[in-house]
Amino acid sequence: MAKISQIDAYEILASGGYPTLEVEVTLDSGHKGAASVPYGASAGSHEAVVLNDEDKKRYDGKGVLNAISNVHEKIAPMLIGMESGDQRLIDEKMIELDGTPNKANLGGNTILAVSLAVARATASLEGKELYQYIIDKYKTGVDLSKLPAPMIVMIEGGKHADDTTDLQEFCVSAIGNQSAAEKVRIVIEIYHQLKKVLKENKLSTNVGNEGAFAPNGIPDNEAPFKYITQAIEKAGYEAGKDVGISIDAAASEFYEDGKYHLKVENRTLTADELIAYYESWLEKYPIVTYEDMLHEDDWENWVKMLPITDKHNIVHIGDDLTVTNLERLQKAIDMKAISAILIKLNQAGSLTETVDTCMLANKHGLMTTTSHRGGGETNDSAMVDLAVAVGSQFIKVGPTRGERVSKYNRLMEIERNLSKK
Ligand code: 2PG
Ligand code: MG
Repeated sequence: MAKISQIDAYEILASGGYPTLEVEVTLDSGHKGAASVPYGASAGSHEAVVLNDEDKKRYDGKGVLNAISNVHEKIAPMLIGMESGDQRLIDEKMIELDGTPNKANLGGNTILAVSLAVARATASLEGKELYQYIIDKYKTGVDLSKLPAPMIVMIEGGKHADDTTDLQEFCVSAIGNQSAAEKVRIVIEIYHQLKKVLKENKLSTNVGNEGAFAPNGIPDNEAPFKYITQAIEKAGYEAGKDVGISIDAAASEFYEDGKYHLKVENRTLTADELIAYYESWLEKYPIVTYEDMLHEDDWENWVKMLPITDKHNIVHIGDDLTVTNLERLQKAIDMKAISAILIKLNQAGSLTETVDTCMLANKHGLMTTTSHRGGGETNDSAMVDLAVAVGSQFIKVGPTRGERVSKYNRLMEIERNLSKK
């Protein structure tokens, strides 16, 4: 056991080119732990607040100096001297100090960075990997023989890229019994073939926020299925047997006045028409998961859509709908709105709340997918340790760029470490 003796916070740059904060926690034993946090591009409106400075003269208002002074002036004086192993109590204290339902006061980014840095410092003190620390601390009871499968973004549009699909992400994952490293290889091979397919179709191979292709001038929202299934074949795999396709529509971004506006197709659909469009894809393509296919508060249509995804044996993941929030997850369970939940540490804003949400999902047999963020990511790979610790079925991450591959590299590192045991 050791006490927190020092907490430092400072700005670092995230992949989106704006600052985020990194926090380093030191214990009186000399052990240290650091963590940095990402931010979203198509963030749900019910997420924990990312506290930015709003000082237009610095980083266009996106600096995090206020968050940093919150750490130094408010959080550190409260936490210094506390047992670092009291993770739940530490997180609760910060939530209480914040005093708002969405961490608007101290910032979800602020609280999460401290929360994770405390976890890392304590894991170091206990000589544990972060995932093992989370397993032990929260008694997650996970089966480590099955690691999360990478769900790799292949094509991105929506708020993550200009002049391309309305839907935000088209992903591929290997669905066999391969190791995590083999699953990474299979999907990345498909990514390289996809580049060729896009070129053959005279489409650009520019990439979006997450390093996935963002082809300009794509004809409609269905075209990516065709390119991706061709790429799967070219790479020597069988769509539906070896690999499956996952979609994140991020539909809140194309919803206005009760309708869904598909700009690239130049048409506006009602929820019923949109659901019928989605169902037609389930009949044609090897889709394994859907995510946020409807607006974040369009509960009634989520409820209408679940029997359809159930019928086709795929899961409908809530992301902006549920925002890694215990109450919203409970509501989604009670209303039968989803069959799986996306997990993002910074939507919740603390390690404890994130794990609690995962445990509630597990208790109700809902699959979890732990995800990166599309606005700005850092090289921090805590999301992978979390995914392993709570038994997520997938981790969703972009295919290329340092801050994305750091997640796959961490997953493969965990796999290697476990195989030595
Ligand atoms: C999502 C994420 C990650 P963002 O919607 O699932 O891909 O995007 O971080 O922009 O919300
Ligand atoms: Mg999403």
